[in-house]
Amino acid sequence: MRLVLCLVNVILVLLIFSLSTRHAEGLKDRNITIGGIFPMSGSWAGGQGCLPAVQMALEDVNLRDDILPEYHLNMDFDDSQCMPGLGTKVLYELLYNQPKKVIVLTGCSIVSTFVAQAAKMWHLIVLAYGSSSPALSNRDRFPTFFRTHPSATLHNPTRVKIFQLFKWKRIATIQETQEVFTSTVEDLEERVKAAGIEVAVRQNFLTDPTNAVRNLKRQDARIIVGVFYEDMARRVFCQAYKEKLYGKKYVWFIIGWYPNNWYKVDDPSINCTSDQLKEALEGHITTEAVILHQEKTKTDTNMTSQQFKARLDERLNVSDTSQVGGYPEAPLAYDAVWALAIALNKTSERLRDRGLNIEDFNYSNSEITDEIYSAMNSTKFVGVSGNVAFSSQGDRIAWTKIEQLINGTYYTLGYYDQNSDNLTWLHKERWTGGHPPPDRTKQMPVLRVVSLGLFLSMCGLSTFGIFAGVACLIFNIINSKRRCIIHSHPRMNSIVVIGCILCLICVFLLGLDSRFVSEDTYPLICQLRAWILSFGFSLGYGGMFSKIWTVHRLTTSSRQKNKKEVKNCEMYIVLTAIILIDLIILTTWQAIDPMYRSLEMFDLEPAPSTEHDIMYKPYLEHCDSNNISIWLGVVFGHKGILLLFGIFLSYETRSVKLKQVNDSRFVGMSIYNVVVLCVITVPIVLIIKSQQDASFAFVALAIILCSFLSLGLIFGPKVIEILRNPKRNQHEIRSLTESVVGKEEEERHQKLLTENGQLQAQIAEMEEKVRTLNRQLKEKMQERIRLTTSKGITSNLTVETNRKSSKTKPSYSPTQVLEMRTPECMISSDYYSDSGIHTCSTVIRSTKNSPSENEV
Ligand code: ABU
Repeated sequence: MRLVLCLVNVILVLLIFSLSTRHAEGLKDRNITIGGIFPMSGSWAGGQGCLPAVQMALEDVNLRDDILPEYHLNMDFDDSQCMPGLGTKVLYELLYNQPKKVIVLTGCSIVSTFVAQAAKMWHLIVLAYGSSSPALSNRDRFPTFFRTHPSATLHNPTRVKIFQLFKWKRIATIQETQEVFTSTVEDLEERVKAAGIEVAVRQNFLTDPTNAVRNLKRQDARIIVGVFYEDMARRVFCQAYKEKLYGKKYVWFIIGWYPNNWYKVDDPSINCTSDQLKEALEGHITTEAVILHQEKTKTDTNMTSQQFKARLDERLNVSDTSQVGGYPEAPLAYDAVWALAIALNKTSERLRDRGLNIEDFNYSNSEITDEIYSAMNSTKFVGVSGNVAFSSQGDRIAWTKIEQLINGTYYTLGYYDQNSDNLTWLHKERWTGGHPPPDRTKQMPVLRVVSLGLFLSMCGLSTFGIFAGVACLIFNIINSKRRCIIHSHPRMNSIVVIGCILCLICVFLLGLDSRFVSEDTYPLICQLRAWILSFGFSLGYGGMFSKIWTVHRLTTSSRQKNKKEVKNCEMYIVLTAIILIDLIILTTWQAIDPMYRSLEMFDLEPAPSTEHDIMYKPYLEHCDSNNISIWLGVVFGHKGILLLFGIFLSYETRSVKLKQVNDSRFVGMSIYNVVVLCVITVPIVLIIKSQQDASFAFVALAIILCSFLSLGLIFGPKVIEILRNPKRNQHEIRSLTESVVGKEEEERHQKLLTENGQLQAQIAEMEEKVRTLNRQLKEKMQERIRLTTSKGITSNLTVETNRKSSKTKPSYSPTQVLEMRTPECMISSDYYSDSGIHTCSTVIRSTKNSPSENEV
């Protein structure tokens, strides 16, 4: 009996249900048509999974008598192939073919962007189930656009959270050049910047990622965020495999909404096998919005998300749903239909109050569109994809899921809720190298220092020079009573020695770096270098300069001021002036712009062992100040003028031999050396200052050479002289100076001998002429005497022909032996011999131009 009653009850319930369903269907006698654009192939073939979900939702909504009770919801749709051109064509066909479409469903961002931008012209609401582009969140550009698909920007806070979790501070991005990805990367850049993370490398590509991937490798990208569609992802990872941009040193972050086996798809556009792609993809991390209701309870759609999946799987009827494009987004598509149905239901009620119907909708009137828009804005329900609601930008807010590919399978690593900033981390991550890779090649700073051998050898030479200087000082004091020392201005020489010693001490300071002194002490070393080298130079070179200046003054004053003495104190005034200028420059420098330690960084160098992914980052210490070039200009300008003037004075006084400054010629030579070495060293060191060994060697050798040569030239001859003549004071000055002037004297002597020979030859020639003339005169005289005698005229002419041989000394004083007067000239010849040297003097006197006289 009970059984019969139960059976009757069941039959009654079934009867009532069937009657109510039939009643509802029976009332849905008016039609509302929506448009559908589905990408069944292309970059994102989301239509494959989303179209069945939409159809399922339409059926479910049409079965409900509480949603659009009078209306049957229909859909006209077509395939866009995820191509904007084709998508726009599909939109126009939907618009220009009856019946009117009150809402258009769309997927694939690049299609939705065009559709949503055009739809506003037809006052048409666009609802996207599969468009993630952040650009679509622009209400000015897309005023009638809504989406159940979360914006791709949803992934960015999750990514930033993971970067922070693993302390990555430097990332790289690579994107396909599409607005959807460009706007995603722009948003990511803003977020990572706010989190103090640097986007070190940015790469994009249109269709061929070869160069972009190569650049990532070249620029040492380690943590790489890649945003691209699935087809481009295969190209990118094929190239990454070729460039070996994967493995323990790299972590890739890519979009998580590709089908699970996306890399196994046979793709003729790449020449990599799926195994190679799998190898390159191992360990990569994906982020995707959680788009399936997580609770096991029923949603407002009257089923749980699991029931939805089961129904969808049944409808799809495929063995591997992971191969179905848009399968993960199917809940979004299902909920999109429910959202629009609920909104239209609300709209229909509101319109009824105003005596209008949804059927009154037309593309040129925004009245009904506004109602639908406002209804969509306020739509809220729990769908199979979770809570469905639209923000003011029309976006969905959702959790994100983080997955990692481990041995070819995606494992969930955690979830992130952006609203509460809550990261649930399951600690399931695996790293190829056993630990998270660093975000860049580890850089080990390596200080470039002067090689120890070079430093020690220069220090050794300097020490020897310092001892030699001290020995010179002692020598100067011990022999201070010797004339060769007294007449060389021993005090000034001692000052020169002290200058040399200071410069040699500076060699030690020049080689000091952070190896020997702390970083805080380094600026002090810089100051010390400047002061000691500058004063050393001023004392050493200044001392020699003062001496040579004095010599020049003495020689010029002897010519012009009748040997007026230049006092010794002038020498010291010059030196004091040089040192004072130094003092002023260095004090001002230190007071206004003190020196500090600056670092010059060099390019990375591979470490000898590449095991630990380390590169050396060499750096070099320099003494610097804010206006170092100005200060160096002033210092070098001052010293340069001294050098130039010094070399001029040395040249001017090169052959001067003064008793008061007996070593002036050696000082001059020393000045030449200093000038030459400084002129060579300073510019070279300024050029090669980045090469610590070369520049140190140049400066140290220049200092050592200058010091050694100066000490040697000033003290060498004195030491030799005193060693040669330990007791003979009276000859010191002479021999000291003779050793210098001997060569010149010799040359002058040789010149005089040559001139003497020439003169003797001329004299012999003249003698011969005189003899000839005498003979001729004698003959003429005799002839005239004969003629006069014969004519009886008394001769008034006395001829004295009593001459002796030219090689014998006359017994009488020089006599005019012959005198011939003519109207034009008078020739007189005096002839005598003195001490065996024959001298002929012929005087030619012009009667007209007398008294000019030329002596040959
Ligand atoms: N989840 C699929 C998104 C596709 C797109 O934004 O184009």
